Amino acid sequence: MKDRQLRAGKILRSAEPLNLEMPFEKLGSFITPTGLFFVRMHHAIPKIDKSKWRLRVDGEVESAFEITFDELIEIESKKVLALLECAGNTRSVLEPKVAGVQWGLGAVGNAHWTGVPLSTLLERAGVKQTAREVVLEGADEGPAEDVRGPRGNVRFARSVPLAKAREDVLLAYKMNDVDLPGEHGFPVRAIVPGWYGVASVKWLQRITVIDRPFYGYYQTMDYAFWKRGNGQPELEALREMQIKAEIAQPTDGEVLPVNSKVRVHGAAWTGEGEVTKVELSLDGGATWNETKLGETEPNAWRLWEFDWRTPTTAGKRTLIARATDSSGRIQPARHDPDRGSYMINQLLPIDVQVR
Ligand SMILES: Nc1nc2c(c(=O)[nH]1)N[C@H]1C(S)=C(S)[C@@H](COP(=O)(O)O)O[C@H]1N2
Ligand SMILES: [Mo]
Repeated sequence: MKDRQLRAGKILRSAEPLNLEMPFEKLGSFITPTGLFFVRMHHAIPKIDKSKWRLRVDGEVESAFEITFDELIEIESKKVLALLECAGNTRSVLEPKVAGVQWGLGAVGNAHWTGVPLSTLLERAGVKQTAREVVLEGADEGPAEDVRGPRGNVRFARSVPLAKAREDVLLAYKMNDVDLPGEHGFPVRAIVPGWYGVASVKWLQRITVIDRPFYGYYQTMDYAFWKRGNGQPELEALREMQIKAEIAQPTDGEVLPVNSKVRVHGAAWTGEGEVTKVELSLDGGATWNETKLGETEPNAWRLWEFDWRTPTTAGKRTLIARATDSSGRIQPARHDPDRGSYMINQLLPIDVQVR
């Protein structure tokens, strides 16, 4: 909260590449205004001339093709709500400190996206029987951060299994009803509902259907975690978002008056299903209160609030929000080290001073 630098009302986490965070205490509506929506990129924004832009669909298909922007927007479109959370959101709470953008609470946002279902283009191309995954490739490129990465530039790319590609991946050209801004992927980006933001490839230029799993840099060396089955841990690409609740207000360290009414509020989300309960503890986790929940929509967050009468005696109070979803998932108390610096969804206590 203290010495943070703002740019256009967002917290500047880095200038090159540009990484901007929503000051989460500004949460005030179900839809995040684009002007507050976090920005995450690995390389410089590619300069794209919309009239020269082409989206190529190729690989394990009967007929590969290219489509122009004007042709794309002629296709029947769909408008969906989808929350994007960066897999590194809230990384700054991890101890010991880890490398990576030191996000606070605000690398998350809830927006409307308009575009063409990926399934429409896959149908047009005619997917072969051999197909397994669909690689989404952006136009941006740069050196890999990890020294073990490939030499030279790496283009940003991620894959989704064919079933997910057909189910609900959107090729979006509008965000909150206006043309996609440059930093959010102009002219077209993928939206992969329910998955961490990394899957929603911006500045999309190529869609390649492949007959094997994709082991690209941004889903193996980066944006992957160790999953333990019965035997050995295996590296797995980050996919579904985890259940998580965040407190927007009050903020960590805030001073509140004794014996007064304070509105505690925030948002909670999950990768699949819906948030069914958000509890709030005002005593460091000893007891829990149910909060009032706002509207619920698939793939979006749910706002919650609680009217708190602060204690009559001064002192430090620890507030914790805890979400549960329709599959009975609940947030863990601690971060699982196998997740490295990603998928940070443990309980996030904040301290306030009542005076
Ligand atoms: N081409 C491309 N797509 C990308 C990225 C990127 O660096 N390049 N960053 C990803 C990550 S890590 C996140 S969290 C989201 C952020 O989307 P936003 O900037 O619109 O909030 O975009 C994803 N898509
Ligand atoms: Mo991200």
